Amino acid sequence: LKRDPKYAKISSEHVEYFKKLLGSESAVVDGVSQDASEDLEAFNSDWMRKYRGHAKLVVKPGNTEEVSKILKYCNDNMLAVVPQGGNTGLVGGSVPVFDEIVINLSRMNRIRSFDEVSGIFVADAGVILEVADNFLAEKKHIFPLDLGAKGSCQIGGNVATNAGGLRLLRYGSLHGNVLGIEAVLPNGTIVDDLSKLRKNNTGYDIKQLFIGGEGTIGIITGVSIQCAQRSPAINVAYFGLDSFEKVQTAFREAKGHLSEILSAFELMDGRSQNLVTKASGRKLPLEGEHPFHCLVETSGSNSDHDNEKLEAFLEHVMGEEIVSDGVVAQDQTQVLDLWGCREGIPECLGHWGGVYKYDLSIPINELYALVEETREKLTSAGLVGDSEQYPIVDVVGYGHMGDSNLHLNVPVRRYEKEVENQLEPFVFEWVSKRNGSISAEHGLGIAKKPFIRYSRSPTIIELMRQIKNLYDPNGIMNPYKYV
Ligand code: FAD
Ligand code: 2HG
Ligand code: ZN
Repeated sequence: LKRDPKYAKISSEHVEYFKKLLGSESAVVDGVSQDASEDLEAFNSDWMRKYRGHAKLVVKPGNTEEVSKILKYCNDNMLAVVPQGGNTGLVGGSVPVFDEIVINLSRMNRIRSFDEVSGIFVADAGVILEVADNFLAEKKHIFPLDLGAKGSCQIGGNVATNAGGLRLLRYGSLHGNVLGIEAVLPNGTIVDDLSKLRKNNTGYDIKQLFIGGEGTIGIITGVSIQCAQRSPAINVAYFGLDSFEKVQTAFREAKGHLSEILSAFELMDGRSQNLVTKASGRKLPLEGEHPFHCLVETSGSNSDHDNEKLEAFLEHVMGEEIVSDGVVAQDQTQVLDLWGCREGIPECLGHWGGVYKYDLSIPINELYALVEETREKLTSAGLVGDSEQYPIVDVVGYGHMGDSNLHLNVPVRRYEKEVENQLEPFVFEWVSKRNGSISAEHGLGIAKKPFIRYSRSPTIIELMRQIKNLYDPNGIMNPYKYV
């Protein structure tokens, strides 16, 4: 990949413009007129430390007007940009590839309004997900998305990636929950579509293009979102199971027994849980080895009631020998502890050096077969083992069972071409053959861009290109990525 010479190189004159526009010292990190490489590092490298850009300038607008002026100036001067939220994305989309200017949204962190009757929440794009959810908790509501990166990711970043997360099964996709968007196009136009309407069938639904648009057609500056009433009762159980067949049965039974109170059904294989223990020292909730684990959460209105249902469900699945062992959390600390076994996986897997990550939609009956086949393939190639000489630590699978979304992860001691060649295009072909998706919830970024054709037809890809060219004719928005 080469830097496209059509983009201007940043000069001190450009930097002066931004400094004057944004006023405050802290709103500009300037590596053009001085050496600021250390300060720039956090903006240039991604969460996995796999992708590293070379931006010499980071600008942090404080409001939508400023975003508009920044983008217009960049568009007029052919300066490429990367919108950046919490920088927790997992496909290399949030950091520059070369010297693109980082437009970081962290200063745009105002909650704008909340309506306690309708549950509609409106806020700046830079509000951190956990901050939004804590605010909503005080009002007895819940943000309809939750994920392990909640302490750092921003709601604008969540919408830009169309993040799925841990409770999509219950609250649905952001394509349904986001009611309106305020965004800025590269030419500076402010798109004010911050609708608070649940229903609005008056023409094309343009906001949907920004949901999952990964910063390629504009910058989201505000979001209006439908939030549900927060369930006062949360109960969590953690199971050990012998086979993936039994995991499927347990899921079916969970839907039957827990129906409207079921709020999450997560899968973790035994290997992923062992690596969590190895990396963090965390003690697992169940004794003995189990090839599979599930986490089941209920959210309802009466804790005793729900607990009874969950205990009865556990008794049923253990009685029928669907589940080999299980535990139900007895208090809030245990709820967090059980969730920790699931949410802690991505961080723990990075412990050995790096991780090859595949975020896939696969028909549920074949979901785990890919993990087994991949493990066999890499093991017979002599790449997996316990000591330093092997690049691969293990091949593990976990994910959002309720959404048929598998996270195939290959933690490695070092990134090696040989490992990559074994994995790609093998994984993508395997998924494509089953009409799955090569990126279920993390997006394309730079990591999955070359493989989009495994999930989308040439016609659809061409339509995407047309949209990109229409909104961003100069191609300044998040270049080298997506489509
Ligand atoms: P960033 O990483 O900063 O950006 C992501 C992309 O969006 C980039 O392309 C960027 O250019 C663009 N972008 C950011 N903000 C804007 C904006 N305001 N306007 C336009 N474009 C913008 N994802 C899931 O779907 N489900 C999970 O369960 C999940 N769990 C995770 C757990 C961990 C520990 C981590 C590290 C990540 C996880 N993710 C998960 C990845 C997920 O995509 C992100 O965490 C989150 O949605 C990204 O938000 P962010 O603010 O960090 O965006
Ligand atoms: C999760 O579900 C995230 O924990 C991250 O989507 C998955 O790191 C991954 O592969
Ligand atoms: Zn996930």
